[in-house]
Amino acid sequence: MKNITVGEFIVDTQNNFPGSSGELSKILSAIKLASKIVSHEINKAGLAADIIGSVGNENVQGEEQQKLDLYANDKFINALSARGVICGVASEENESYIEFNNEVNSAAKYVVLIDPLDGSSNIDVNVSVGTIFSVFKRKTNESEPVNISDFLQKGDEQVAAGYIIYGSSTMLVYSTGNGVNGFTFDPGIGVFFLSHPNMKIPASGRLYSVNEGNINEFKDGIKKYISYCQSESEKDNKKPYSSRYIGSLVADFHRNLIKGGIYMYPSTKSAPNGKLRLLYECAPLAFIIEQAGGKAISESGRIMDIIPKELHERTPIFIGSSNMVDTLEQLMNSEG
Ligand code: P6P
Repeated sequence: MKNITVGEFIVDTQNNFPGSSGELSKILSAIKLASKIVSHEINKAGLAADIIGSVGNENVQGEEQQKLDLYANDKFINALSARGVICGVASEENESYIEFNNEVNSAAKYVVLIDPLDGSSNIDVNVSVGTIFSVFKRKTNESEPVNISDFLQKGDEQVAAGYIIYGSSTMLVYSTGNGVNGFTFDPGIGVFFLSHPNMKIPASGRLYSVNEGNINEFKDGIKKYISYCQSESEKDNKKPYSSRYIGSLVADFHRNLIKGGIYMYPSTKSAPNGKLRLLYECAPLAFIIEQAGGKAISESGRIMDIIPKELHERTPIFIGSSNMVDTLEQLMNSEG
């Protein structure tokens, strides 16, 4: 296979987008650029003590902000605004959305939502982390100022979504609604190459990812599914599944996408809506998984059907191989 760069791929597939005048390609290129910068910084985190650790304050989520959280947030927002193709951005690190109201950006037709560095508390212990992004067409017309309705759109409305995983290698995985493609970064020449064309998640898998420390707080159907994973199951040649939970969503998701598996973050008493955020974590990954043949549900239906009410709202999520999600859903529904 000819070594296709992500830039060539974006140009080659731009024609899949009727009416696109290249703005979406510029958004993807901005994300590509920022991911290279963040990847470089993360990969030297162990050497540059001034960029690991927390900054001593909390983000809107009440979570301790890591220095690299803010660094990544800054790089992605600057790269996106510089291209003049988005009129606003919402980030896990910012309480409200940011409107780009200069002459060029204010007339742009897309908005981006982003979790600039998910799992960042893992950086100090050298565990893979990730960036997750979602792209919508604005609801307001180009002569109007951006408003919250441009961001509170259900997952089905996304025009593109993806993630970057900063792991043993840095990969960019995204979809614009025509399948999922993965690109691996070659730091020697600073280019992402197409390494995983047309990614599809196996319909079944043998890996389940959940924080079992919370199991006593899970709904009964979820407890039943976890014991199904741990027991000898007739349908799975009598071997229990394997538990794999890294504590870094993008890393768990990416492994399950390739090998087959299910990631679960259920509701608990202390987190009645779960922990993960709908708009810039669950919905973009749900877009990816459905494009790859998998499924993503909450405790009350399909993730991509949820109409958001707040920018930082959370949702329980069960995402991965379609047969595994179906089995879980049956057990959840049998609880009534
Ligand atoms: P817990 C990281 O903080 C994160 O948002 C995800 O990346 C990860 O899967 C999850 O939270 C881990 O949460 O409660 O199991 O530590």
